[in-house]
Amino acid sequence: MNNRAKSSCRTAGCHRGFLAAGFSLLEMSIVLLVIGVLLGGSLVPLSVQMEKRDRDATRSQLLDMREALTGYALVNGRLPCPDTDGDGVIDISTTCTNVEGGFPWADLGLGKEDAWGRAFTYRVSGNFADTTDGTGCASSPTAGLSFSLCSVADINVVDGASGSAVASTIPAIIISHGKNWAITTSGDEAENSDGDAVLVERRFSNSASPTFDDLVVWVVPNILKSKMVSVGLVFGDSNDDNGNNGNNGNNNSCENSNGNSNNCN
Ligand SMILES: [Ca+2]
Ligand SMILES: [Ca+2]
Ligand SMILES: [Ca+2]
Repeated sequence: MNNRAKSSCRTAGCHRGFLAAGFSLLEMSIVLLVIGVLLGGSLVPLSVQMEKRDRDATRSQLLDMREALTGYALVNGRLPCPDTDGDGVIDISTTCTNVEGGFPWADLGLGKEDAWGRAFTYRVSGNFADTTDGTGCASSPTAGLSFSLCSVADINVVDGASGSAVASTIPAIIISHGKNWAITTSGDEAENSDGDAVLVERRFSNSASPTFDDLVVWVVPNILKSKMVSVGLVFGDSNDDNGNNGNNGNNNSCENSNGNSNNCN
């Protein structure tokens, strides 16, 4: 269109002709409505994607934290007690100040807060975290090791407040209470914040009753014990045929060259 044609289309009649030839006002309204619906629809998946991103990040944190628990046990011969005063430092005398509290993020070097900026809940079986050797086992324990092969933990995981067992006799468990934190209207979520040794892990649900968005990982007892044994940290809960106290005569980090015990706590 040349300049003369453009200037001639600045009249009202020309615009009416343009609309008649292209889009009517009704058609334009429909187009705008469709665009609005499409934009509105795309916002919901975006929020879902953001929550998934946060959940994935928190789940990754939890797995790292579980590894850190095992590492702590390998070094110290016991699992860490919880932090009960919010400073991230383990609170213990000879037993844990409380077997449930915050994750000891300062001592373990990670796990201060989840993707929603909130503290994790951490619970440990007391006989896996105290400074008494081989708690819960009648026979001679290995010096410096809080628990032995025969030690039995006391945390149980179920798939609902009135559900079935998922995992039993768990030494330690870590919970992120998720985006919604710990809502009291959900019996399953309430089970994860009532301070007892029964905790829930089940499928995520934002809508179905009861709502549940907690993320939970736990230390598997036989994996923990297997790792302790595999690096030579042995458990003197039984005597072998040679009279050795379960370590087959090998020294561990808590025994000196004469086989006498050092205090590894
Ligand atoms: Ca503390
Ligand atoms: Ca929650
Ligand atoms: Ca509970």
